[in-house]
Amino acid sequence: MRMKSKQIEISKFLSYVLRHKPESIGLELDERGWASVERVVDCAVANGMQITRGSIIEIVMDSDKQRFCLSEDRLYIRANQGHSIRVDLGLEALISPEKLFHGTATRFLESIFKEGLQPQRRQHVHLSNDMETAIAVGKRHGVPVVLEIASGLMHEAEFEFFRSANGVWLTDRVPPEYLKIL
Ligand code: HQG
Repeated sequence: MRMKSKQIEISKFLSYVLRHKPESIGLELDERGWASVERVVDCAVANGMQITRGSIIEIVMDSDKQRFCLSEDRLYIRANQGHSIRVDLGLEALISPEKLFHGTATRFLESIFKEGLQPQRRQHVHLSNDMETAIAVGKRHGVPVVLEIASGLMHEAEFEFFRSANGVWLTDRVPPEYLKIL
């Protein structure tokens, strides 16, 4: 379901505090990235954000990309991926598909082919199964370009791959020799 503008605002806020800066509202995450929903609401309200437990649950359910998940008892929430703070998502290393994709902007290509794909400010490099997602991700940064990753070869070379609960492939880095511009 498409999110309304108030929901988008809350979703961006949740991404910020659950992936990057919980301390900005006095929130604590545990080592697996979980925060109590009640604490999120209290900290948000104390920081002037209009938010309720119901609105958080609605966003978790409606989010097109399933960015967040709730614990079974619905008392805790965490982001499924995209963290810049160190959290252990408890993901298992998986056999990657032969090919994965990464969308970026043309202005980054020179540096990417020098240093490989680096996680930059996040914990992992984010990859997708399909080109459409990669194009959409690339557009966020400028003129999009899609890189094909020889993830099968990387797997053989013992690079580890993980898949977040919402289907994003994650790895630590991708050296340039595994990259091809499409
Ligand atoms: C680039 C969204 C120069 C990299 C999306 C990217 C994704 C380099 C940018 C998720 C580089 C980092 C993550 C190098 C990598 N030199 N530039 N050596 N290595 N880069 O936003 O993958 O909507 O941290 O290509 O859907 O764009 O937030 O990563 O352009 O899954 O849920 O540095 O964010 O999800 O940018 O996006 P980001 P990303 P959400």
